[in-house]
Amino acid sequence: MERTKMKIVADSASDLVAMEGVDFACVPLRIITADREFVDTDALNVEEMAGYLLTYKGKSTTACPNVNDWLEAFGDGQYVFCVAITSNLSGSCNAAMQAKKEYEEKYPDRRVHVVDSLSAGPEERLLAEKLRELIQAELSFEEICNAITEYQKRTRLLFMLESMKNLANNGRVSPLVARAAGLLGIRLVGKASDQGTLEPLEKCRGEKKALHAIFSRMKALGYEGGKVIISHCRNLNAAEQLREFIHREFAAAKVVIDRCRGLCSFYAEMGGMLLGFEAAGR
Ligand code: X90
Repeated sequence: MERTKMKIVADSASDLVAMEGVDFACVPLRIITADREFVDTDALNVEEMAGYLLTYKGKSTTACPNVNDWLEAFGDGQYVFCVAITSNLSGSCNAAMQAKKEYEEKYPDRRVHVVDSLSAGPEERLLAEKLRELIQAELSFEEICNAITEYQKRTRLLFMLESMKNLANNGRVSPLVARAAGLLGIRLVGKASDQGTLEPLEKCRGEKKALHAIFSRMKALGYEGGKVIISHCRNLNAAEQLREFIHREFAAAKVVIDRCRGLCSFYAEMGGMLLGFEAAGR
């Protein structure tokens, strides 16, 4: 019997440009300034963009993929799993839902499942990587839908930000919250709320304190040595220190460090870090 064709499609807020061992496509978000537009594909030079944004003083914004972008990425996938950035901060997930509707109407024998990550970056990536595992285990479409819903109950996202200027300027956090992160030397530690919004937790003076805060928050949120993915925006040092904290207490923990792609770099800004992790399953 021919294996059913399954495909994973994630938006670029997942920081994923490619996935090995599975049919995969990424739909890019865009970063737009008065004189340039950056499409968040694997061809984007993220370093160059970050450098340009540092000196650029005008207005900047982002745009989510539209219905056609998602449809195109579905290709001819028979069973498609989408992972989208939180529907509470972006229209990406809505566009994916609309694309699902049109796709299933046009091809009655095909199915699409949209996962609203209620998060961004590395938590999206955790979800995509779990989907790959489930596909490789040759579960059915329905089984995978149920399993990913269960898995999502124990994935979490924490972040550390030095600036929330771009988040505030684009209406993704209140100016009041953003002001705290803008103070010199202050790192704001927060988490993705259950509603998929940014929830500030602590204002920390200096990075070292922020990293300690993150690690104790991880444990308070149920971390017991599961998989961790850290995405940083030009802050490898912080990511490596956090990995060290984790490994000191959980020697066998799988910790992946990677760079933010375009969308997350724009919002997390220089020095920012996001981490997705698995909490214990109980
Ligand atoms: O549709 C668009 O234009 C994209 C808007 C995205 C806005 C939010 C991006 C957040 C990126 C910042 C820190 C962690 C966020 C936690 C999410 C719940 C990363």
